[in-house]
Amino acid sequence: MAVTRTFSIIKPDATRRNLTGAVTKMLEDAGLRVVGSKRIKMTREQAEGFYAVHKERPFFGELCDFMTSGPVVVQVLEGEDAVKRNRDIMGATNPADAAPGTIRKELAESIEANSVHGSDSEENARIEIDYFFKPEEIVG
Ligand code: YYY
Ligand code: MG
Repeated sequence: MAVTRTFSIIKPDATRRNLTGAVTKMLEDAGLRVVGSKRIKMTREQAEGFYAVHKERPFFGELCDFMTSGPVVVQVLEGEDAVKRNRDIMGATNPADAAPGTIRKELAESIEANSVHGSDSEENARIEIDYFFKPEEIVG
């Protein structure tokens, strides 16, 4: 399996509880390398554009409220089969369903405040990385 990249967000519930390092350590321990990282406050437009695929879902408004409620850390992660590796260490969307040892099981507060985002395909990883990063902000 080739070395690939994925896109991650450490969400406002995790930055609020000072868990940026704890989340990053779990990503690193899972074999992922942070090759791009910045702490930002997402604008409403950025959040709505990022989650546009969910715009008809009932949780869309609250999701965008939550994602703009505090700082986030957007990251580019690199590793063998990075998209799947990241989804595996993140755990299920609802922390109640997530496996022990995953970020969401160990750290998340709720299905909304679930601590991390991770791309769900290599194509979406490329789109999401381009949405937040300039090429020169990624150093492999
Ligand atoms: O990819 P992942 O984050 O695991 O879940 P998605 O189905 O893409 O949903 C994106 C995001 O929306 C999820 O992380 C929390 C939120 N959400 C929610 O608040 N309530 C739901 N019933 C489903 C998703
Ligand atoms: Mg998703």
